[in-house]
Amino acid sequence: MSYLKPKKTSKVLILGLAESGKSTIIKVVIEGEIPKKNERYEATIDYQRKQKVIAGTELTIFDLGGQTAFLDRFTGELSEFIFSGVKALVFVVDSIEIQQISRAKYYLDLSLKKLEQYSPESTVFVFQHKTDLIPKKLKAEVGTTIREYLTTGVSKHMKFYLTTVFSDTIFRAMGEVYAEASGARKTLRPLLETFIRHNSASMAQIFTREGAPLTKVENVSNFDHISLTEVKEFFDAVVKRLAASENQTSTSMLLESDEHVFIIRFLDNGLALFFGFPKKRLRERNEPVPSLYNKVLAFSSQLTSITER
Ligand SMILES: Nc1nc2c(ncn2[C@@H]2O[C@H](COP(=O)(O)OP(=O)(O)OP(=O)(O)O)[C@@H](O)[C@H]2O)c(=O)[nH]1
Ligand SMILES: [Mg+2]
Repeated sequence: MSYLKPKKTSKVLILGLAESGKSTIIKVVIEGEIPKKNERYEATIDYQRKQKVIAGTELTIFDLGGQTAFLDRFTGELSEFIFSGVKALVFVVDSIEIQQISRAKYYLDLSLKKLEQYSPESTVFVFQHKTDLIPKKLKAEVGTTIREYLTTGVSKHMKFYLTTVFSDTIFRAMGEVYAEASGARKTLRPLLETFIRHNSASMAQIFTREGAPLTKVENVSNFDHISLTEVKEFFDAVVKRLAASENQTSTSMLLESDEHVFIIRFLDNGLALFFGFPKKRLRERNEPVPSLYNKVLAFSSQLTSITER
């Protein structure tokens, strides 16, 4: 029952120097905006809070303004308020502003210290962002250099991601943050695994509506012929089509290729399911498509009720 307020809550911080791309990431991944090249930069004043419900957990995402005066306040007089009860910290660093890297490191170290003090159980993610601006040949090297620099003297484990809003990398990385902060992977993955085993699906993924994957593709299923980028393209196309239709709250779509039957199901709790079934296997099992479709619908109701508990 979606009118019930979710009980579980979780706090996520997004922090980093001014203009590193924090608010843009939120616009693209949380609000579903299409990223534009040469978008004008508008500084975040103080901080902004965004709510996002993932699998029954309400995430409060703090987009913290990155100008020096703000960063000094967040890590200084406001540090207890900002850093208490944090489940995940996302530190965003601009990959090409190399002359700023030591300032970024200064605030990263300070934030880690405050986290250690107020939220020692939290998980730290570092997004090495705007990788679209690094020449292709240099990407790996620049990535490693920044990573090594930022890890120097840090004992806490940090998860690093190379990201840009112009590819699915940002959706993957935020998917990891969502999964960690909401606990969704633990609840959703076993269900998904059982379902694909019983129904011979060869592809399966749970996404947020904007396209951030909550379950790990590699371990859940075998994506031999289709990459996450392709799934994402397909997914976006479906979202566009659905946006044009009347009923956007809980809907689904079935598509067939020569080899596969694809089903996408949008749930009214903000998640979307994606499945691919090889036709060959369906024929072997004597499984007609309408029956398969009904099973997906039944599975999605099960998933909805579980994530709203
Ligand atoms: N090339 C490129 N530009 C990006 C990317 N992400 C964000 N930008 C641009 O970077 C600039 C800064 O974006 P914001 O997201 O407003 O920066 P911010 O980190 O929120 O800045 P503060 O609010 O001052 O802390 C904007 O012009 C964005 O369009 C990216 O992945 N690649
Ligand atoms: Mg901002």
